[in-house]
Amino acid sequence: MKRTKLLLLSILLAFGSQAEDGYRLWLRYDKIDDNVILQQYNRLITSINFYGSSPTLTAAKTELINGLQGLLDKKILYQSTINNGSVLIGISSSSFIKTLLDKNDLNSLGKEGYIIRTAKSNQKNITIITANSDVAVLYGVFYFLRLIQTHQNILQLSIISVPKIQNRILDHWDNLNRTVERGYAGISIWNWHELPDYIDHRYIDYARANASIGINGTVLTNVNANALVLTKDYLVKVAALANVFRTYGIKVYLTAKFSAPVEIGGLKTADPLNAEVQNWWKQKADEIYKYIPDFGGFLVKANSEGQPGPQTYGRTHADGANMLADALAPHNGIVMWRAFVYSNETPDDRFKQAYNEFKPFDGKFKSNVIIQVKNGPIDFQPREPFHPLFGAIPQTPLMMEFQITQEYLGQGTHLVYEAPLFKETLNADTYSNGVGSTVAKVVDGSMNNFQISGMAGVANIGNERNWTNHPFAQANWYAFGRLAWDHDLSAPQIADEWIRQTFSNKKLFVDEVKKIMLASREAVVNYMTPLGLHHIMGTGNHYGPAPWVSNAGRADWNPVYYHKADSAGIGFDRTATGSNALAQYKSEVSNQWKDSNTCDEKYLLWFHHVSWGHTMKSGKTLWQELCAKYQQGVDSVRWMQHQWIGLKDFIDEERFNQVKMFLSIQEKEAEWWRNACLLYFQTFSKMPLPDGYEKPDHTLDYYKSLRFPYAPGSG
Ligand code: GCW
Repeated sequence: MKRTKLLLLSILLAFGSQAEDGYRLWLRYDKIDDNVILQQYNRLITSINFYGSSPTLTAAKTELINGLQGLLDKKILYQSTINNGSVLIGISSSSFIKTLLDKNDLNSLGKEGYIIRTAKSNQKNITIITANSDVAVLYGVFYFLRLIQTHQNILQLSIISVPKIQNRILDHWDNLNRTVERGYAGISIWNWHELPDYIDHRYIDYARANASIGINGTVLTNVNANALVLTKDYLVKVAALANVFRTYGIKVYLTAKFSAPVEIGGLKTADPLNAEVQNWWKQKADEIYKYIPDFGGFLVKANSEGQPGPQTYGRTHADGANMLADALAPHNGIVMWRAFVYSNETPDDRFKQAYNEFKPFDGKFKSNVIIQVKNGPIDFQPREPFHPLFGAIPQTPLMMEFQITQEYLGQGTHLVYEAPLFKETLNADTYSNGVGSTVAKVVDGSMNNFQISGMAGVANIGNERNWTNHPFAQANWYAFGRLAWDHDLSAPQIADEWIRQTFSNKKLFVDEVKKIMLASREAVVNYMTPLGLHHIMGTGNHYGPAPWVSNAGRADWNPVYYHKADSAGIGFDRTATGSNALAQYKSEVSNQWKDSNTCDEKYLLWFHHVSWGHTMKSGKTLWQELCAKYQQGVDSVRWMQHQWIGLKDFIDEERFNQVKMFLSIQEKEAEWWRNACLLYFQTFSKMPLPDGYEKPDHTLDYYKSLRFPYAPGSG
């Protein structure tokens, strides 16, 4: 008897005390561990009153009930009478809710905004969560749950939240064979082989997670596109995913390979001015909408890095984008046309090429086209100045493309919180309409009164159990969604709420982890590419340092192209004496950067070739400063490690240990970056490492000899 009991107990423990694997992301809903706070919420929330029956409202109700039952550890009653502590959810047109709210407030919400308000009805204290559409009610429910998960006061709520940006989209660089280009979290979560019949529960949890932060679109496939996804066999699979996501307000988009009419349509050309080609795309669009009535549209990478495009046929980006726009317009679909173009044939500074390509076409795009621009002019580096296209083509809506996946930020194992990077770009002033013409205002459409607006993030999600491999990479997915909803949120604020939901509300823990996160972006800049260095990563896989590489297929794939180190100094002269890329910015901007003595040192080597002995603001020479920055980067990682180790008792062992081990990889790799880069640059500066610096533990030849043929993410 005793034995059976023991056995039962151990089975229960094995199954009941589930290891903490990070799968639940920030939607954990564990019982509140502070008894005082728990009792307060228990008094304030007694039951749910629910108006409506659509799948989306049902999902909202389920989420709220599951969330509250978990957090409050009690059964939440679903009732039709109003009590003290009732939470009312439903759309604003339901007759009862309508009577409780101001009409103007409701009008201000648009389709996606919501209200959460404390009110009185028949002397009862209630909370209302309402909106003009079902999915916005769901957004409100997630917000309400977030308030509780982060232990906020809900006594007198009066919240109105409306998204600033219309299309808030994840771009998956996922291939049909399930490899993920620049993916460091396993293989693609889209199991094309088993779709449409097998619906993995992950698809639902993916949709929940996205809806919880307001993401409303997903591009399922890689911009390096495969036309097969546009065939019927795949469209039924896409439709199955769309059916899951619809409930959560998420539209599906696909990448359109420009040569599809030839590859899968049997045509001889894909020339956008050819009537047969135009017709093929029209029919293709009609077919897609038969399967997916709310299909979002196409994302296109054209005439870039080997992708076909209109220029293949002597046509322009506008010709190409407008043809697809015409095909989608009858169905209200949009074209997101990427500005990430640079040509092999053009010997001009790669920095300048996107601007030069698109500037002449300002105002020439159809109204359902939006140009998707990377945050900076080169390619998702640890730090870039903002892309000169922002503010430069006022008659064309531009959407932001951020990279959430850490292609150039330590990939799968470095803790780098990206919100400070995102904010740095969004807050940058383009001066295109005078002071305060921030990139954020260009992107949200308010600067030039565009209806259409968007922000995309290249996803960092894979089939790893915890979705993103590094537990802290979840924060970057989270931060992207929150900023796409409201770019006025601050990086610390977003970190704060993410930490509380993901780990713990204990003040000391929250404060310490926030410090780590907020320091992490500057750390990676310092140990990889300080003072404005850029694109000196290993070629191909972009893993590790390789500033010496000079033999890649084309000039601008080589690190030496970007740093231009020689015996005189280091950096890319983009002033009037050099490529003059600075001329693409408004003078208020270029004036800040054009003089190497006054240029913000963060951007110094982006714009100037500076002598090794150049005096920096600190009084050090450039060489000494470079050494100091690399060392600072390493020191920051060591500090992050030290802080993290002190937090052991606050959280579960699994995630604690995983982060700890990743931090030691990060430390090793930061040292590797510092050593390899300084040894290499020293061959030009011919100056010694300043006293007191750690000496590299290998020779430059050793670092040069390292190879990583199977580094992940090559797609
Ligand atoms: O960042 C670079 C990547 C490529 C990517 C390309 C792009 C999808 O190294 O892997 O291709 O940019 O954004 O198109």
